Amino acid sequence: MDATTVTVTGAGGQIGYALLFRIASGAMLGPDRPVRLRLLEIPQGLKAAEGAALELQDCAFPLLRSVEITDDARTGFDGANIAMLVGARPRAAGMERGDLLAANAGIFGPQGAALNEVAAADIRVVVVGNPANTNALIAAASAPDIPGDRFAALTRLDHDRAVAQLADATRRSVTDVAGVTIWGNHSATQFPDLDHATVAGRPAREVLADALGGADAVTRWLDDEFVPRVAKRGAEIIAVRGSSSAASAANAALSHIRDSLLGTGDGWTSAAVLSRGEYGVAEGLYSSFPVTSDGSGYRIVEGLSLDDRARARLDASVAELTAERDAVRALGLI
Ligand code: NAX
Repeated sequence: MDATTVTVTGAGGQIGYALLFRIASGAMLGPDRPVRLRLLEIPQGLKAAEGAALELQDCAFPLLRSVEITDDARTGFDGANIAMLVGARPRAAGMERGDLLAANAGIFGPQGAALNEVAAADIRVVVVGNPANTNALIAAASAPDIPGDRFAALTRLDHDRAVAQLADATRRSVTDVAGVTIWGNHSATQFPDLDHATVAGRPAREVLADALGGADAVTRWLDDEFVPRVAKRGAEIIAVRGSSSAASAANAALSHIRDSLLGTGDGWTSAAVLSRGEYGVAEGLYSSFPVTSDGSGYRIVEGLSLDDRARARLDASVAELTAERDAVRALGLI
């Protein structure tokens, strides 16, 4: 089988460190597909990437064909089949949102342009670095020859968090849970939605009512515990661990690519993909939706009903995405 070239940006960071070894082991592309890794860093991050490359060598992974390290985007993305854009500029003390968007546009704009020039024809891109949805929008806008639906931003971590919280609350296994959706932005405004979810084939609200003591208790749990817990889980991890989610984020990025390439099977997952107006989300935004893949890339699951509560929450998150898009437009970044 031909080797797949996977480029990881920010490869010297903590998510990169949790991600590279699992890609090289075959956990992302399957046990038969050889992989060539490209680690793209800024000059300050090269040493850490080199260290990871030494350890990759020491693992003697049978599927790993090569590891190349660079701080040049064109070299890093040359012939890439998959790009995982993890490296981003974090919010520094005193930074306004416009400054953060502009700093990241300075990364994701040039990376999108480099992808446009040198990536393989079948390139697929997942943006992990925050603000992920708008960074995906900027990268895609800078890559006019790559179809917009090849870009996505990661909301799989939010999705997996929601699945795990539902399994925990109903004392069932995560494998019993289906039909969970993350809508909107990968931020505190996201809407983790259980209205279409099932647990062991029964509507999640029914199973929750049994576990929590009635329908009112379910509504309280959803609004006061579940939604905020999933949306703010990143802050909870920082408070407990002392640094931000890394292994779980890497796992989610890997699952995002794996399911896009190998298929989602019977159920659906969540990813922030290009809106063509589905569910009233403004066309052109990268917003999280329920998605399936048959191996050819993510497609939005259509036709789900949204009640007033769901509509209001989705609209609030989309309003934030629209404001981010308008801000980068006003700055002339897209
Ligand atoms: P780290 O600070 O550990 O690593 C980031 C790495 O990116 C550093 O090595 C840095 O040198 C490199 N980098 C910076 N600018 C770069 C550029 N222009 N090209 C290539 N590399 C560059 O951060 P880490 O914990 O790994 O997180 C990375 C990003 O993921 C952050 O933006 C973070 O906010 C975001 N996250 C996104 C999540 C999601 O679900 N979408 C969840 C986890 C995480 O918070």
